[in-house]
Amino acid sequence: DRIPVDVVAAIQELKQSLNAVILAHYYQDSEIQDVADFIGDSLELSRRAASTDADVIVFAGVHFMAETAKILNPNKLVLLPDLAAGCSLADSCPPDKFAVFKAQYPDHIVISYINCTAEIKALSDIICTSSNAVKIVKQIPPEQGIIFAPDRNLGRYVMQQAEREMVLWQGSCMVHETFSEKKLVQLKVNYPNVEIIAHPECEEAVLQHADFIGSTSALLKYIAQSQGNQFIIATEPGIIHQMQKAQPQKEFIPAPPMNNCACNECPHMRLNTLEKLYLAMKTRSPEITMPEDIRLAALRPMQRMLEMS
Ligand code: CIZ
Ligand code: SF4
Repeated sequence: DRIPVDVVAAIQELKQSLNAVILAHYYQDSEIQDVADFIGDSLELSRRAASTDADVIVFAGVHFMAETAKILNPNKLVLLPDLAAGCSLADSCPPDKFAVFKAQYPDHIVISYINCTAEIKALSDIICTSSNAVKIVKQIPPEQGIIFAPDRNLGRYVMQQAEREMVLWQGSCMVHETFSEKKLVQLKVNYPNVEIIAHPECEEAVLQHADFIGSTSALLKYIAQSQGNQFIIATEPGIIHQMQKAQPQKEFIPAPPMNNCACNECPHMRLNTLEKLYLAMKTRSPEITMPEDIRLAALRPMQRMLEMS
C-alpha cells in the first residue's frame, strides 16, 4: 500500500468511512496526538474506549492499553498501528513466573497496576492506575495481605503513601528508570525557581527531589494550577506537547537521562507512526484479539477498580 501525500486527510476520511475513533496516549508523537479524537493516560483512554459508539477503536499506544480497550469492548474492532509496540514494564512480569510467585502467598490478594498484560490482569483481584492506587490500597482491610505487581517503584511509593506493607513484584519501566538523579540536581541549579514534577514509576532517588508526584493527567493539571513558570518533567517527554498547548507561556524541560541520548522517549510508544496508523485503518489490521476466558477473567478486576475508585 502506498502512503498518500496528505496522510492526515486520508486518516480523517478513513475515520468517517470506518466509523472509527482514534485514541492516543500522551507519550505518542505530537503528530499522532494531533489527529486523535481523544488524548489521555491509560485509564482515561480505556474509559473513552468503554463509552464510545464507534465501531472501530484505533489505539495509538502500546499493546497492553489496546488489550484493555478490547477487554472492555469485545464486540469492537481494536487496531494497534504496530503490534510490536510492547512495554518493558508489562514484559517484566511474565504470567508463568508470576503464577509461581503468587502461589507462595496463598492468603494474599493481588493488586496490579493497569500496565500489565491481559494474562496478569486475569491473575489479579483488583486493577489500579497511578491515579487511584493509594485510594484502592487504603480500602483493603489491614489484616489482608497484598501482592502488588508489576511496578516496584509505584509499589514502593504506594506503600509509603498508604502506610501499608505489600509484597512487591520486582518489575520496572525502562523509561522511568533512565533519569539521572545527579544530572537532575545539576540542572536544577540553573533554574532556581523551577519545580520538578515526576511520575511515580520513577526511582526513589528521583522522586525525593520532586515537588509534585502524580499520574500523567495529574501532572497536566498541576502545571495549569501552579503559580510557577518553569517545570522539569520526569516522565516520558511526549506529554510536553499537551503541556505546551495548555500553557504556552510556561517552560517545560525534560528531566535528563543518564546517557546523552533521547532514551527517555519510550521506544515502544514511538514505534507507532502516522503512516502505520493510516495503514492499520486502511487494512483493518493488526487487530487485538484474546481468548474469551482470559478476557472475562481480566474484566473482573477491572470492574473492581471502577467500583473502588
Ligand atoms: O508509563 C506509562 O506507560 C504510563 C504512565 C501510562 C499511563 O497512562 O498511566
Ligand atoms: Fe511501558 Fe514504560 Fe513505555 Fe509506559 S513508558 S509503555 S510503562 S515502557
